[in-house]
Amino acid sequence: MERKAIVIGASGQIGSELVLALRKKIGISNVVSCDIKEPKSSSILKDGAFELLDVIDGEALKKVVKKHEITEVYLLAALLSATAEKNPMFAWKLNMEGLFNVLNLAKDGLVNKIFWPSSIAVFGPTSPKEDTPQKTIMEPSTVYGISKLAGERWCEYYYSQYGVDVRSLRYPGLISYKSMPGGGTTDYAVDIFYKAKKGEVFSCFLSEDTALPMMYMKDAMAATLNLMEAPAESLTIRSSYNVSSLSFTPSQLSNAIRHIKPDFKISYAPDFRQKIADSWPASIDDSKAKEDWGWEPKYDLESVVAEMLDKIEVD
Ligand code: AKB
Repeated sequence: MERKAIVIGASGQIGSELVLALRKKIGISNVVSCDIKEPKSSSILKDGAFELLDVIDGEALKKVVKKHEITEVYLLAALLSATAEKNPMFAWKLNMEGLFNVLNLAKDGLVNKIFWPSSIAVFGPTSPKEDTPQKTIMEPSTVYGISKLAGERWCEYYYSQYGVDVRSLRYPGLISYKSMPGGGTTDYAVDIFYKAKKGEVFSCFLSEDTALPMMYMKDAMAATLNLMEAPAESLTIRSSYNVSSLSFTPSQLSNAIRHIKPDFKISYAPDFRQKIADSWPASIDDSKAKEDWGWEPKYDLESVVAEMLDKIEVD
């Protein structure tokens, strides 16, 4: 059967890159991008079909899915950790209702596969901090983490009760030169490169020794596409897979930047996001993902820093 995908939240950090990666893989005409905001006229999203849509509107979503005869849905529309803390009720509504609308499309037989991202935010202050296992104590203390953990439970429920083929990754902080993050606690790890490239001092909103799991976007795209192509029978996790690649502190990242830009300077002014970061793991055990569908990241800290500083464009 021909694959026809829709990416919901296509203008966001992950969505904009996923549209490109999917179009490269299955063809421009087989990937519909969709967002609550019209893309800029210069946007590459304009190269293929685009639908203006609020994922909370389940009926409108159903119409679009039927119109384009969609077979797989990638749901990226969500509020991230820092923004969600400022608007908890809306974060809960968007993150949960969006997921239910998509899960129900599959339950009703309209689509046959779903990708939904979870996050390292499902873990909390009582989870093991180092090499956090796939299955462990999970008591998230952020609204975002609570919505992701609830979402994971619903994904597993829809799989076991209704046979819905939903697949998920617990993304760490993602680093890319093509798209900007928005509203996350790990965003500093992208912002820092813009300041370094401009030759400006970077003021970091996390303390120098805050270690967090991170991943280069190219690895994240490979993980997403590989998981979606893995044979269903090889998948033993239907909540969400731990995936790991890098783990570093702001101080380690700035030292790596200084290998290329020796004059780079960083200062520290931790804000409310410090508490969020302190509740999350420092590193993740992803042996299940490796075992089940052959996950293997390619980028280390040095190669990420070199490519970021080479590729990002500043004015
Ligand atoms: C965030 O910081 O909120 C996200 C995430 C780790 O899910 N990047």
